[in-house]
Amino acid sequence: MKKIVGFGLAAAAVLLLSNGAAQVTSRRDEPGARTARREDPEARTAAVIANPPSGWTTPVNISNSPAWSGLPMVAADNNGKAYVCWEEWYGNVGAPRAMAFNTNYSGAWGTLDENFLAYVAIDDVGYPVVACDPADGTGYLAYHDGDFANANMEVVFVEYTQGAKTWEGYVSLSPGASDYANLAVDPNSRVVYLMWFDDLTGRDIFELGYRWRDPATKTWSSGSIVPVFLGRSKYWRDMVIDKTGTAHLVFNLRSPTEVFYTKNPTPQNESTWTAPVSVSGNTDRDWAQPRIAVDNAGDVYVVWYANTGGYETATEEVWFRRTVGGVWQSPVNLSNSPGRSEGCVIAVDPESKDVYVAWHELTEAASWEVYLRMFTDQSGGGKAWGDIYNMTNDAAHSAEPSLRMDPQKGLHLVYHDYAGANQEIFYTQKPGIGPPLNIAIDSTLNSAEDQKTNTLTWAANPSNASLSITNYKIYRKKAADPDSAFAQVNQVSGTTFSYADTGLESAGRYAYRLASVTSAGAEGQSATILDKPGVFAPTGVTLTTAANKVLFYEIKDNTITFAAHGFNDPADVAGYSIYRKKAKDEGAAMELVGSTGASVLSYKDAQIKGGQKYAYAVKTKFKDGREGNFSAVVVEK
Ligand SMILES: [Ca+2]
Ligand SMILES: [Ca+2]
Ligand SMILES: [Ca+2]
Ligand SMILES: [Ca+2]
Repeated sequence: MKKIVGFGLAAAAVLLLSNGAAQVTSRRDEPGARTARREDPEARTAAVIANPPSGWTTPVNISNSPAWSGLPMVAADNNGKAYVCWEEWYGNVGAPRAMAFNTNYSGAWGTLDENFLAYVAIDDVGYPVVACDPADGTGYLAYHDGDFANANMEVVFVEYTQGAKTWEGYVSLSPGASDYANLAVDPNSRVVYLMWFDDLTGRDIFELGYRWRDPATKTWSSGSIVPVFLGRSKYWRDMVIDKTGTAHLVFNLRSPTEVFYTKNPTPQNESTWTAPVSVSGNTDRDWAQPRIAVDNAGDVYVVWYANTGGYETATEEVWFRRTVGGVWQSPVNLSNSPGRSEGCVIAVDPESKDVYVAWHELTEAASWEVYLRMFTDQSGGGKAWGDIYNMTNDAAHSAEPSLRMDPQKGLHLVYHDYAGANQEIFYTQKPGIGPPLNIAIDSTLNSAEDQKTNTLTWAANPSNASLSITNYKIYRKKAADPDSAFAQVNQVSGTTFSYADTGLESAGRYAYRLASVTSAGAEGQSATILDKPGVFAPTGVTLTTAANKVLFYEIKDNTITFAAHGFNDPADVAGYSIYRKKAKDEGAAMELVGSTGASVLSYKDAQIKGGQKYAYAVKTKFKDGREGNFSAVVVEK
């Protein structure tokens, strides 16, 4: 397979920056500026509710900038924090233009950070996308821009560590025009995948190129391509990585514009992409802009928009299609309205398989609004598509939604709307269920050292103040097992904040997740917490007594020797504590008399006055501060 990266730049001379301009319709072809299309023959069957559903927060202006703010996208992490990118236009084509980033990882929204484009002479530059690490506060931004040093269009990658920019650079670095980035993060391995269109051959044929970045070394792989429909341009891809590491990808071909799906269980091997499957049929559009989400079973959920009455001539509708057990179900027309319905995005609850789709709609009141439709549990049982909620409902142009669900089942929506005459980016969320906080595990062994007890403690999450948390569930797996091995071991009431997990293998290592559970049974699950190793007592304890004959046995030295327990990891051991008591006082407590370092396996209890006999026992001390059980007791003869 032809690699992208490593091509000599000799071919670049023929690929001028303006190559990218041929690919998309004009940037200023805003929804509101297009000619009206004829009415859909079908009447809408869902009602439109004038407000958001309950639980959504008041929208916040997170751009708050003098420039024209548009094309937002949101990502969300395991802690329910959001990472948003968008564009800042300081005028028309030719004027400065910045790719903006903001996050509320710290608990409050910061100020936008702007990455100004080098190349602003055409409109088809930028198109920022955002992603985030699952848990550590790192946000990722990518977009395409002119690289004047190489006279070529390249994809730029920017890393923000807890809100501060920590890396930026060109990542595509191919001789072909490289544009329209897509970011996807593996939720377990944390590998970042960056995909883009690349005109590898310089003939305006755009292949899907990609690289990935190792989270530990932060080095990028060499270039790969998705070898499907080679020689035909593939556009507007969207990719997600499921919890098993499988990549799921949608894109559209053109002429006719049709949405296809392919997946790859091992996306770091470009030869394992599956044969593409048509999802949409002919959309009768120039661009269908498919979006994809995936559940924990690996089933996929795709939305796109299509025309119903011929090529770019009829009413647009938002279409939805899913797989169940890997089998594609019939498409569903979610908008089904006389007005234009565009810009659809999707989020899925990976456990319950609830579906959330947002799009922008030209309403009968001649206003663009962001609509939300949900596929959720119905009172009579089963799931169904409900009514449509108008998330914006103002006289201004409200459009370009981006929607994500975080692992706590919080929903995050961004879109553009107006603050006076200024176009801004707004953020609203439906908070998820916060996991228990301050989770700690103490691990102890029984006296026979054949069973381990893990005592878990935690605290309520204040973000759940508006919810009724009725229970906490405890999930456990062997530490070395995959996450799919997590199983519930018990649950306690919502007012209990500790749990003792007993009878475990003494030398085993275990991993836990705790979940806050609402009265409705929904869960907010914590990250994985590892237990501690058991502290095993030293073995083979012996005692020798050396008397000082000169003093007629009046003074003696007792030397205790012992062996390290083979179940203790030497890296964990800080040393040993030596205890003694008078041999005749059977009921007395052992008292600490001394200690040794981890590599010293004997202790001399020196200069003991004669006549008194002692009993000794030794404990292992761990670097985390824990001391294990007493070893076998040795008694002076
Ligand atoms: Ca603005
Ligand atoms: Ca390039
Ligand atoms: Ca419609
Ligand atoms: Ca509006």
